[in-house]
Amino acid sequence: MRDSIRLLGTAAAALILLPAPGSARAEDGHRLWLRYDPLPPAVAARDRESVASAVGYGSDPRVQVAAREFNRAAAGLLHIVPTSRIEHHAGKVMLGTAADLRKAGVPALDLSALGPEGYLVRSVALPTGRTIIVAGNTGAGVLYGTFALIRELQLGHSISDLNLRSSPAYPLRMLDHWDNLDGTVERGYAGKSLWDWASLPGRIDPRYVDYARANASVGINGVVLNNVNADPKILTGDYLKKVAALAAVFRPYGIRVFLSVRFSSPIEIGGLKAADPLDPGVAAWWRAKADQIYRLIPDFGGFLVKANSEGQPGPQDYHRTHADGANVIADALRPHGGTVLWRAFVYGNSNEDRAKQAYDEFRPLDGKFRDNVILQVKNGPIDYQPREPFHPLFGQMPHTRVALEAQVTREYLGQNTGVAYLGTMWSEVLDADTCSPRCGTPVSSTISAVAGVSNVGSDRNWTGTNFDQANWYALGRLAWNPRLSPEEIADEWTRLTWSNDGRALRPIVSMMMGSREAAVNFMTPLGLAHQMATDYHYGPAPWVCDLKQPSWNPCYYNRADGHGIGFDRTASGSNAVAQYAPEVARRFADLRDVPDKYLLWFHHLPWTYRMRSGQTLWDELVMHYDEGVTQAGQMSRTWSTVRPYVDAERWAAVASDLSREQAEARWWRDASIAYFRSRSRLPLPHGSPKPRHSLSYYEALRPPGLPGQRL
Ligand code: BDP
Repeated sequence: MRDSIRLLGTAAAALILLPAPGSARAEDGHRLWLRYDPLPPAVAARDRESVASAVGYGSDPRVQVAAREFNRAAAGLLHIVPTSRIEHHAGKVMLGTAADLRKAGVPALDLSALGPEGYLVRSVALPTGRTIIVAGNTGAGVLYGTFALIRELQLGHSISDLNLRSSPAYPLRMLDHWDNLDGTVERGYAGKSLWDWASLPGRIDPRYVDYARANASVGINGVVLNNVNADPKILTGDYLKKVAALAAVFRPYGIRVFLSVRFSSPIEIGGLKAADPLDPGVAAWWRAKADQIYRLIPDFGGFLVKANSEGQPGPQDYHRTHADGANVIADALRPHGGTVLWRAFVYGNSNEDRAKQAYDEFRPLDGKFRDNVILQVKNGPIDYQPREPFHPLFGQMPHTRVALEAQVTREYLGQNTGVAYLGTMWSEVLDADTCSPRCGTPVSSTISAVAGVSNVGSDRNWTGTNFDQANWYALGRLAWNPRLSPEEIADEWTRLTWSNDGRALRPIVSMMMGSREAAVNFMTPLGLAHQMATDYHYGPAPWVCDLKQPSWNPCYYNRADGHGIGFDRTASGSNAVAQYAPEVARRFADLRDVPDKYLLWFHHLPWTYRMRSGQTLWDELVMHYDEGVTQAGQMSRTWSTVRPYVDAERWAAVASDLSREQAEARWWRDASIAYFRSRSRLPLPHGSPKPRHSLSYYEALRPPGLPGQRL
């Protein structure tokens, strides 16, 4: 919102307004990447020649929303406020579906290759003058094209001769909220849930609209509103009315609503005795429930289900398979066009290596799921660790649609402290070669949807830290186009969010690009995983070994003893490598080929093992921890160089995030080395400082008020 504006004059096409000098605006990050602050005067003057105001043709609400958004952006970026007189002048941006634009006099456009959500943004010569058109086969395409055009303006690109064409790689690009009905958010570090269930459906918080704008601007078209550990109440009539109200807000932004459901809902809210998927009464209950939902929400997306996982009920309670469970719900949704997203995150039902369990359960079910079921698979086989190899189910379910589930909220990556840009991590997975059915088949081409576990909450800046906005942004951009490089996305986001000035841009992007590797280095280098404190997953605890579920213990993963460290997943160990395609399995199993970054994920090796670098494994491990601490310090120093180019309020917030990360990096490094040294009994490499405290100090350390702790 503009605080104050000063009318300067009137142009033929528009009124030109500039912010009053000194007008203050709280820079609290609330505007995300949709800031729309004035471009430099020369750039704005240039762009005003080409675009002044948008007109949406046709009655599709998405087109109308797009026109409004464009005019809002133009007002800010180009110092323009449109008047109705714009209608017949050059500088008009015409938005609409091909059919509606045709009626408005635009020559026929061939949009056949664009699909339902793709867009074309092009400068065309019309009798009235040169005009930019934004076209799609549907209102959704027009909406995405409009955001693409706005982005071009924000980036300062020339728009005099535009020809942009793009279609999303996947039809479903989802944000999954783990929001509970009581307003808390599981693994949420950005305040409370955005959804104010108590005041819905009557009151529509304006933030719902801004949230939808942000999602639409990066192409997210599906939102799961509630936690996968679902409360059955979400399917009761009262809650469904609230859900319908949110769906109505999101609809004009091209977003469909989904719900997480508890498999035993037919018992808990339906009064049935069992939830056996093969029981006709249960099938009828799901059908009736689906019918009820679609009466309220005709474009309802479907259900996300976590079943027989971490204590959640599921079909196995009735000796049925995951396919039986998914199919009974899918059959209920099918007549309405709904989808079941069935999660593959299962473990604990056998004594097998946890990394193998999901594949073992789901691989035999390939081809047994209905075609409106999507199997939702986490990026790696354990649980959103700072680094994991890709999940072996990718590429190995040729007859099943598969979604990639990434975690945007940083449960295992520092939560709401520090900076960890995850675009690099997700690209690493998307680009990983599954060699299934043949080499040259990246994960990105084996999937049909991308879902990100949301990091959005009620905090003013939406995501807890300013830089976590980049992860929301990157998730959407990669789900639209997995071929975008993480650097390109970081560059784009930084320009939109912080500054187009190279003196800010270059250091920020380089800081982002190294930030996840820094976290890997100081938390879990060389393929270690899950070394975090019990339950709240913040801070180091490599010594923990007494939890009843074996795979909750950090010692399960590090297997550090007097001899060495790491998890043998080759044929001499759990043989998890064999779940990958043979070429991949060979590479991971062979010490000459396995990338260092996955070394201890797949191998248990002596402390004195000689690494490629010529150093011992012990020395190199310590070196990685040291490197992580150095990188964290470097990020703080980099940030201090951008101070003159960004606003003071957000600069200070990030500076404090980074100084906390620096301290946490040292804590991680010292505690981890103190523990591993108690196993290796080797001296620290030359020049590497001793941990500041003893191992027992770190073991006893329970700092209160850590981000993820339940107080
Ligand atoms: C784990 C989280 C837990 C989630 C679970 C899941 O610790 O809170 O419920 O994932 O994905 O990482 O279901």
